Amino acid sequence: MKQVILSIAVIVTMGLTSCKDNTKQETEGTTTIEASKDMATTNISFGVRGNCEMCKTTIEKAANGVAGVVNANWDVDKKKIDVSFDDTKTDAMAIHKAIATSGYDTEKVAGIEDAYNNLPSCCKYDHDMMMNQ
Ligand SMILES: [Cu+2]
Repeated sequence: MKQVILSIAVIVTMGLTSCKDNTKQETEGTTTIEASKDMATTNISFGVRGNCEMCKTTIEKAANGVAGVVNANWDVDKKKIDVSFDDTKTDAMAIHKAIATSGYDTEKVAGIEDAYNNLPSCCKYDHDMMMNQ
């Protein structure tokens, strides 16, 4: 009789414990996902030369082509790009280089000349243009 009571007690205890564990895991899981989202996304903005909406498309496509970039928005008036990226997957310099490879000058990396020469004539921006205004 004692054994039966003991068994029931053990089963009940196990049941309660497993319920508790499940709740705890769910809470921890949610917290971890939110924390990693906040910590991994870095927002930067820097100057990029360009003329028009076509430049905007090319520049943003170049930035978005970098693995880890979440969002890129180039401002045609300010000659400036805002980029959000996962800093566990890429870094700011990789984004500068990708944009330069597409033919556009950034604050840190000059645009590749061959790519610049292949740009439509309306997009051949002035290399002395003020950026990040
Ligand atoms: Cu253009």
